[in-house]
Amino acid sequence: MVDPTHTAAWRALRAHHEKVSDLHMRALFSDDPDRAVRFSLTLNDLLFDYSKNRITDQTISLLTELCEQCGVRDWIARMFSGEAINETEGRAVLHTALRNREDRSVTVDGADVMPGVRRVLSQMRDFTTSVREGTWTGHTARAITDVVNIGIGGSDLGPVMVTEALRPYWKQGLRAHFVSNVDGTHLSEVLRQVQPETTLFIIASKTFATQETLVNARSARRWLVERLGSEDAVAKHFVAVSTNRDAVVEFGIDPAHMFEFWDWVGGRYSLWSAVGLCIATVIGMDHFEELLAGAYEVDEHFRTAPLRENIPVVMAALGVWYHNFFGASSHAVLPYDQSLHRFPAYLQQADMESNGKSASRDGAIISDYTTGPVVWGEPGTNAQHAFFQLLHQGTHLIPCDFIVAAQSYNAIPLHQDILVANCIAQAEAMMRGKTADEARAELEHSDLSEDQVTALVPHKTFAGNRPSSTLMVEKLTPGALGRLVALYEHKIFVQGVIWNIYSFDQWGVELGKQLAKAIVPELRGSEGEHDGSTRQLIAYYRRHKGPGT
Ligand code: G6Q
Repeated sequence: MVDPTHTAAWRALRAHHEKVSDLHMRALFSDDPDRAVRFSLTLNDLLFDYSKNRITDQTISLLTELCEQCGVRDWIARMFSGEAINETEGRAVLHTALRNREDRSVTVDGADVMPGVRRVLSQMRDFTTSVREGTWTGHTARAITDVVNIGIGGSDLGPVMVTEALRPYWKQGLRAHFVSNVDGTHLSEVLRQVQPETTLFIIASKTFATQETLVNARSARRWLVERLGSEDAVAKHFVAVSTNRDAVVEFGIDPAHMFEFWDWVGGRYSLWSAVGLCIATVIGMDHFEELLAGAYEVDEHFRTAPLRENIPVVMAALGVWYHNFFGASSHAVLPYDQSLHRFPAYLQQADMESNGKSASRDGAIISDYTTGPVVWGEPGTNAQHAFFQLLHQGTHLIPCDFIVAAQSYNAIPLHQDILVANCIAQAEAMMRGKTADEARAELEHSDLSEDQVTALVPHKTFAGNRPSSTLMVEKLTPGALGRLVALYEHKIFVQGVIWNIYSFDQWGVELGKQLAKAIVPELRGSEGEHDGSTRQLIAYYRRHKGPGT
């Protein structure tokens, strides 16, 4: 267990920060024509340009040292080897095994997990092929046209993000829908769009004990049985993805229609498992396997590349540099790609549920440094017309990731050029800013008086020196998406290692769940012990609740 602040590298980074924090990237670029090349890495078609960051060669050397001194190499090896590095849950962390495309065995407690992984992949292939070809039919012998994934958190966000991102690969006539929120509106809105005879529900729940998912699943089942007039319909319209066979059977789903995964797959890292069944159904198993292959490429890169050339390690190190040395408390992710509109939401869970921790690996409360930043974002160019003002001229330093593909699946003349130009321009503007002299020179061409110009200059000045990295791919293929997602997964892991926290548990979501279980009966009439505010809110709801709840 290494407290990062006790390492020599951390101390050296503090001293280094004092020296370089005032350097302006404009000057760094004009002094060094090779900067962009030296601070870029490539992997397949991906270009990771991190040159618009407030770094010098020495910064990267010291950050790499920090990774070494925090044991990043060792932790990477331990994760891939199947060691139980998710210590508070006593589990291995092996989403990488799900996309292991070679014959290498991966052992957990002495047993190779790969035969099980391949068996489920082949079960997924058989099933998705039969749905896509119309040989799997519903209760009334009609082919499936709509797949509804019912799950929440990790059993929803990854699948919905990938399914949306890969819309161009959807089979025509087959649509995917997602129900996650226990708010009855979510299920009702989806059910309004589908027909019971041609709808397949996938109940995705690792534990098969999640309140929201089970409540949605039971309501969906009632809806189906009422409309098709028979309990027998459930067998042809419900399948499950879970680690909990008994609970699946108890729900009434034939275990032959259950897709297994394992406790060494964390919920938010599970889209690569059978939790991706809805993705595979609409895009086809070949494309799903391309997604896995893209992630596998990154796994191999992450496992073998030297730390300084290791993209997830560099991404993580830059995050630590801004978060812990510049005090940046948030990180913006800005996909210039409408199909990635759920990517920031997916990443919020992946990152904040992993690294939003304040207990160190040895159980001490972390007080001398901060962990996980707030992750947020929206697709560009929309975001430019919303919150970019704050990114350019606000008082917070917010490092940004720009993500963009060179080619669009919907190439309408001019659109892609404008989209990409905006993406590149925003990163440039953040880096270079606009000096007061430049602002004044522009205003001097206007009809404004000298006093008016002077008054406006501070408002038209951009300090610049605002850091960003750009991830560019040729086209958002399944492989490119797999690479992108895996890069962020490993970045999160490396940051957790540096911050000396356990990234793969999520105890922080438990307390609210426990309390909600106690409050449900109280909303329906029983009494409980609470503080004055909680009592008042319960009383208000009981006075005003609507019929049928
Ligand atoms: C993710 C979390 C959490 C989980 C959901 C759903 O890492 O564990 O978001 O995915 O709570 O859990 P189930 O899949 O068990 O329903």
